[in-house]
Amino acid sequence: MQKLLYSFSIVAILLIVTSCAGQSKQTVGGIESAANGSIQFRVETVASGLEVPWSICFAPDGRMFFAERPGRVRVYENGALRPQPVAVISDVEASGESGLMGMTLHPRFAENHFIYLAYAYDGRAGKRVRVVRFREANNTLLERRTIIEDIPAARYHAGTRVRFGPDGKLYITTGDATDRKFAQKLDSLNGKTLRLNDDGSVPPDNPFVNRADARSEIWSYGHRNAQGLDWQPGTNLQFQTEHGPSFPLDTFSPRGGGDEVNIVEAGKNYGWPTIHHKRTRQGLESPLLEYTPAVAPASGMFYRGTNPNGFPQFRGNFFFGALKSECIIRVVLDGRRVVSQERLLEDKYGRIREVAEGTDGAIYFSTSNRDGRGSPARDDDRIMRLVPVRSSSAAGAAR
Ligand SMILES: [Ca+2]
Repeated sequence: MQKLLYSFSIVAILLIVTSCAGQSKQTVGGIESAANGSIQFRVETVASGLEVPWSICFAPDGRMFFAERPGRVRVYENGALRPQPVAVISDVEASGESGLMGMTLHPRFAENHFIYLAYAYDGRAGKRVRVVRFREANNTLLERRTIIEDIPAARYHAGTRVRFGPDGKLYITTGDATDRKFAQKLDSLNGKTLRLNDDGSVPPDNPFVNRADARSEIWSYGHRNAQGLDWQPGTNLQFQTEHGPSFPLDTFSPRGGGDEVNIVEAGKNYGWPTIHHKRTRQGLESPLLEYTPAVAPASGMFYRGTNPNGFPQFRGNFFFGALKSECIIRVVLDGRRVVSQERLLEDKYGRIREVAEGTDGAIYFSTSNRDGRGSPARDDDRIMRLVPVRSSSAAGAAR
């Protein structure tokens, strides 16, 4: 009997230990590597038990804000996840692929504490997307203000990534809302990149401001559903990732795929649905990179490497999470030229959505196994990070 009680308590202790493990930093798996083994890192779990973390942003003070698709904004600070959300956005409509999606901090967040959220809501004429701005104070969100709204949405292809460019303007990617003709229509906000001032007004130097038949917010068009957006350090070129016509029954593409990485410039037409995959046509932009079969690119970021404790070897590389191919794709670029690419963590953690550079130099990413298309592990969804491992000889040399 005593023996039985003893083994019972061991099992109980083990259960407690394993259930607590997700609460703190935890190394999962061994040493991983990139660039043919020359760059080594380990993978740590930062937060677990989450629900589709769609966007991750770092404040200059080191706090990590993230948005969960059902409508929660949460914060991780001083090595711990705050149990109470910073905000619960009550009017988020979270069916299909949409919900609370994009989130970004104002470039002068340290002074004004402005945080921007993009989410789907129930409009009078169906599902819509809006972008709102809040002021953050002591981990709460105040002073809500609408930046743009009434962007038609749907269960699928609702976008929406938001981010400030090096010009201080707010860029917003919108999906075609499953009606592909919208993407080519300049009087529609769908299938576009939009460009706004930080208060939602339209900058007078937008490409279509002088055309009566076009929405003045439009920066670029002919997009299907772009969810990755960042600017290349040095050149300030805007890069986007975009989902291609992945469904096998799509009449355009029996093989699916056609996912894209684009360099996006003012006033240009990125082709959807007139061209797709690797096709070309005069006056339309073909992608820099194209993926068939589909990888489902869900994010995009350039690694800046400003923290010396990070990965100096990754400086200037473009990373994005791939939902369908369950990996992070790393692209090495020389300006507009693709030098090489590789897949990290393939088939290890399931669907990968957001990728972000931490103020600590680590590369953070989120799983998306609870989005209805994955096979969740017990502690999914998670935010994890790649932390550099320096060989002992390198460490010795550094001392
Ligand atoms: Ca395209």
